[in-house]
Amino acid sequence: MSHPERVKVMPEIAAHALVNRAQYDDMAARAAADPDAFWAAEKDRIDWITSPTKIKNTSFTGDVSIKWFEDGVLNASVNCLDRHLATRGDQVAIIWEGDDPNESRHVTYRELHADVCRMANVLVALGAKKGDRITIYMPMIVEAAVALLACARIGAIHSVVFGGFSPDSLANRIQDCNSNILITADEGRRGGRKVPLKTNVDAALKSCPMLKSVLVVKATGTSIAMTAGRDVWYHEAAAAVPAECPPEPMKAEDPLFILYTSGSTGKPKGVLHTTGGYMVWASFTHQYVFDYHEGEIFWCTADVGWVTGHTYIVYGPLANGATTLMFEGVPNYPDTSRVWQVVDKHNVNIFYTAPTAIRALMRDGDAPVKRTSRASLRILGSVGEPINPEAWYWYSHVVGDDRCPVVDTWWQTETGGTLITGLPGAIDQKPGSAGLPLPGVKPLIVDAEGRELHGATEGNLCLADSWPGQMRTVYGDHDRFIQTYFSTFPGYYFSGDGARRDADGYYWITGRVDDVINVSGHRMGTAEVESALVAHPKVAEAAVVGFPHEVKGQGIYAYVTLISGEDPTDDLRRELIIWVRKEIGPIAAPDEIHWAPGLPKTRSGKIMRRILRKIAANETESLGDISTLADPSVVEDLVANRAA
Ligand code: 6R9
Repeated sequence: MSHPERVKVMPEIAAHALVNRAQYDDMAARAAADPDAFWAAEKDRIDWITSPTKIKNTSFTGDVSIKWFEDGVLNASVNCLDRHLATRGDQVAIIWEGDDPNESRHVTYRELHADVCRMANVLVALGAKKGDRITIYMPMIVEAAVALLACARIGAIHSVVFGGFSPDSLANRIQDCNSNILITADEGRRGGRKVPLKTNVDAALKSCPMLKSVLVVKATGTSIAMTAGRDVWYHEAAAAVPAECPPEPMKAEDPLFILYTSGSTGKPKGVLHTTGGYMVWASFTHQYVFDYHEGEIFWCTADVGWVTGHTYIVYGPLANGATTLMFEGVPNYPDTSRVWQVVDKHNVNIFYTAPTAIRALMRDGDAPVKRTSRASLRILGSVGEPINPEAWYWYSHVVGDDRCPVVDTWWQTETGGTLITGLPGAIDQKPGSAGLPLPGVKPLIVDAEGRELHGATEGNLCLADSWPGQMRTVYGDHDRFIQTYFSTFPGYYFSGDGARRDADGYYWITGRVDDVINVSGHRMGTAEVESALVAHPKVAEAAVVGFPHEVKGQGIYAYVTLISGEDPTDDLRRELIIWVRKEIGPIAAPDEIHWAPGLPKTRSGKIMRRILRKIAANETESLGDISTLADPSVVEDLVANRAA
């Protein structure tokens, strides 16, 4: 199907938008000319206990130091709750839609405030102090948002671990940040199935002596084991504490949260965000990117275990006094109309999801969408990976009935919130392109040597200067922060993504240029999957690459060399897939396992991933130069035995 390459801003959207094209140009010019003045004004979207006088103090060289609003004092939970009580205490803050379509909850700002205070008091009673790391391993229930905000209220640093991660992955993250308290639930629900969260916690904690207390929310009411002296039922503890808790005054640069994310090497990194800059960025981007208007219902389908859930389910919408929808379930349960039924049931105005979900829904055809009204929808958003134009048009035409702008949003766990996008009332959309930088964001494209490329070009996507929502360090390892993001191209923050910039200045993200793959919008380090595979007693060596996958964007393709004497059977193939699911979590399970008697290596022993990627993508006619390989015949063998 052929589609126009440019979709103009809709006049009816522009007329009521917070930012039109002239305003965008003006903001961008002001932010570039005088960042201090621009952000000094924008900081006032947040309530400060002590308003900052210092605005920007950042350096991308040497020790790399990023500070915003450093002499300001605030509390994030106050900004999400207390400051709304006088004006919208009885407005719904969170609409919760259960996995079961017959279950939903409406929680007002006043109720949420009381719930957060109660959980904060329970945490204090368990001994939590400012600066403690509290791990959150929760299903998508209201108490997950309450847990984040309760930590913020008392100045504890939350570290949310996605509920789909395995006990081992959970244990690694608890150990890395030396967490002393964990908040979880008995079980989660997804698509009619149960997720045994507390059982996973019990397994993880065998190797986590530092973790002293487990607060357990009763979600499904299943019977679970409780360890005396360690495990506490939340509903019992909450009944014994007041619904008022004084907020801890936090310096702008005091940490708000750690969120682990995959990199190209080693263990997942603890991305650290601090309080002031992150809150300004969450509020600023949520308001402008989605053209959020007072009273609108906002639904971001991410899990709170990912950064998208942090910024666009919890902190951004609540800072802006929005009504945010939290969905416990999955898009195709009980049937493939579910997402749109939820939109109609709760009159969702702004809907934000990932291309992988759009492609999966698209496969079921238009009928499940067309059975629903969707008349409340106004703005559609996309995040997590490049959106292919075909999916973009389906989203715009079938879901949005050609009357809702589709805004793509490029950003990362590290960036705190969106950096590149097409503001719906200001910027013509080019389907497949992430759009233009937000005001105050300075992307640039550099070549392999780190030289800035000008005009229409393609290369490595970097940022020339800081923005308030930028991560501040890798928790406990500032050197790794410098090495990972600031050493490849000195003086710049390197995103790890490749990008093309067209003649109109639009950015087209071409995907990761490092060994990170993007599976259904989830980041996965190939090294993590490899180390899980080689931990299996029958595996001698493994190399993992991404390959194009119709629905997931990228799939996981694993080349596995068995120890001698082991037979490459289908049973072993299944066993290895289950093994990786157990070691890391279901999202890391390989889609393909290719038995490889040998791997293509350079004479210095480096695996040539470029070749493995080509074979996985079935592009075997264009393998390029293989003469530098120690043993070129390995490649012929791999091509001959490519998984069907
Ligand atoms: C928010 C989030 C970050 C990586 C990023 C890039 C990819 C995210 C994208 C996109 C193209 C978009 N990515 N949004 N690529 N267009 N709109 O997803 O954070 O999980 O840290 O992933 O995802 O490759 O580098 P995170």
